[in-house]
Amino acid sequence: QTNARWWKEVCVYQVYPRSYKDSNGDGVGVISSLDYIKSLGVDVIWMSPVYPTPNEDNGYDISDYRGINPEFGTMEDFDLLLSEAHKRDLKIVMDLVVNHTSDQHPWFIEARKSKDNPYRDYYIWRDGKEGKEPNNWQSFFGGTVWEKNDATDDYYLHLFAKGQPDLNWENPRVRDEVKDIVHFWAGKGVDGFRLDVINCISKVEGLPDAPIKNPTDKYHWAGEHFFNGPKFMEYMSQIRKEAFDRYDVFTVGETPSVTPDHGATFTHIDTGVVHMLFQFEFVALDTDPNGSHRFDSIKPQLRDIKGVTTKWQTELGRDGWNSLYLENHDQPRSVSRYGCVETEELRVISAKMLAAWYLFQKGTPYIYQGQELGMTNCHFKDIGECRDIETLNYYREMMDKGETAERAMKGIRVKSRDNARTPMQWNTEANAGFCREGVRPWIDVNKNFREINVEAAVGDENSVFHFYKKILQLRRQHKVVVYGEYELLAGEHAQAYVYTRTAGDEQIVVLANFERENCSVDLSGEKLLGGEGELLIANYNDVDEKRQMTQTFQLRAYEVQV
Ligand code: TEU
Repeated sequence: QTNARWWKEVCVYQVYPRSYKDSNGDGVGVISSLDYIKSLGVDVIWMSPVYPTPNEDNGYDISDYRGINPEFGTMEDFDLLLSEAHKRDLKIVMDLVVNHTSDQHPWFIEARKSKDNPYRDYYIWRDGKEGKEPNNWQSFFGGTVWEKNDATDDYYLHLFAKGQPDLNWENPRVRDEVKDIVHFWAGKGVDGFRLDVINCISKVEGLPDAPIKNPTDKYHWAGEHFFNGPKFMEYMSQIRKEAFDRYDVFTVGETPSVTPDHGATFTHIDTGVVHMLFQFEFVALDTDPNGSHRFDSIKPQLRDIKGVTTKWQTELGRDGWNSLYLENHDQPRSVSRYGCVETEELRVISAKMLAAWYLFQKGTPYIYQGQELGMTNCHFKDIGECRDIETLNYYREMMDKGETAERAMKGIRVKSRDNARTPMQWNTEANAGFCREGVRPWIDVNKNFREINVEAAVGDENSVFHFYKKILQLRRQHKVVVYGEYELLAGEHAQAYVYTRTAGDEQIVVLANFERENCSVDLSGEKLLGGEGELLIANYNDVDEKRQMTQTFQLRAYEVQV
């Protein structure tokens, strides 16, 4: 075993507090669900932001880093949650959003008042150019990254919404504030941090114009000028040394636009800055390269899935570490995206295949709320059902371009972040048990809640839930799942994904059919330890318990055998 660490051996469950369990203001939403979360067999709960916020981006716009959103409860409720979680041997990870604040944060309210305000340099300001924005950068959510501030007659930078002004990390006082926030929460006893878009904190000197890809666009994507910027490692090493390293906390960076090279550097066990990161190469595989927006999508090709996954599984080497995820609050539901929801039977089978396929890989796994039920995308009929700022902006832009509503909704149904944000489905009662009858949730429940919900899944031993639970038990029993080396087999196979995890004389073989059609996989010529294999888990019930490994396997629709 190389570089053993506790945070490599755990499994994380992500809660999106706005959509998990309505608390009616009494703060017991997540607390009352702890036993359920524990029963799944996870070790850590990461909560998306729970701080006070004007909710322009559902809490990713923070107006007070040391408070609790009154919609969810009070600081006393939080303390209770933390102690109740710890009693059950569950760890709590906070979302740390420090690339930007809310425009309602007291720092920004001060900063925008005048050019000599003491908080002015907490943010990034530039003069306009001939009455226009300082440069041509496009925001993540569409439109310009610049917003005019009348009091100072200049512009502030916001890579995301205009209510999310970017902090100026060049300013050492900003870095000190971040360390203080870490000390505040780690001092309370939280167990880790998920660092929101952390590789955007260091912008290229001078903020040069973005390259022009499509001349008819008004603003242009400037990723190369702010992702993985020149001072990123320096700033983060300082935060690591002076804050994180003083506690036994784990850190995961959310880092769009990174390659395995970045991954190896950022997560290096000695010289890195986070323990692991979320890469975006995998979730980008269904983006249409000829499209004009990330909502334009194609069917991801198994060849690419193999290429990207294998690259990340192998290139972080001995000293780096992966995190494994198929879903989060920004991504559509994985069973709709990579599996099949055409029949109820195939939904269950393919959700299980995806679970086994990713949970036996090398890295710390993350499960997003409802993923363990095989929750699906929501078939939004009308933009009125959507809430997400990115989705609403996209729709408006499409209308401005003269596109039809149907064309816009097509992209939204497949890719909108709202797909993952509909309420957790607990039971068959009103609002799926998320909130009491008569209360309209902030976003409607997916209509399929009568079939897909916690109560049904827990009561059915063949459910997706029990399959996840069993895999998490297997991860605990077999250290090879955590520390074994990964190798891709049958790389050229058009529809089966086959890989091994090996440590000494222990080997796990995962065979997964990514298509509805049957297929066969011949393992006789493959590099295997050989001998008789024992079935660990499968998503069909009639699979042989013992098999000679070096032979041909038959796989049915979305079948997985481990
Ligand atoms: O996401 C950043 C991010 O790069 C994306 O997943 C983004 O949501 C998507 O590409 C939209 O273009 C993080 C948070 O996870 C997300 O919810 C926030 O909206 C965003 O940062 C800003 O804080």
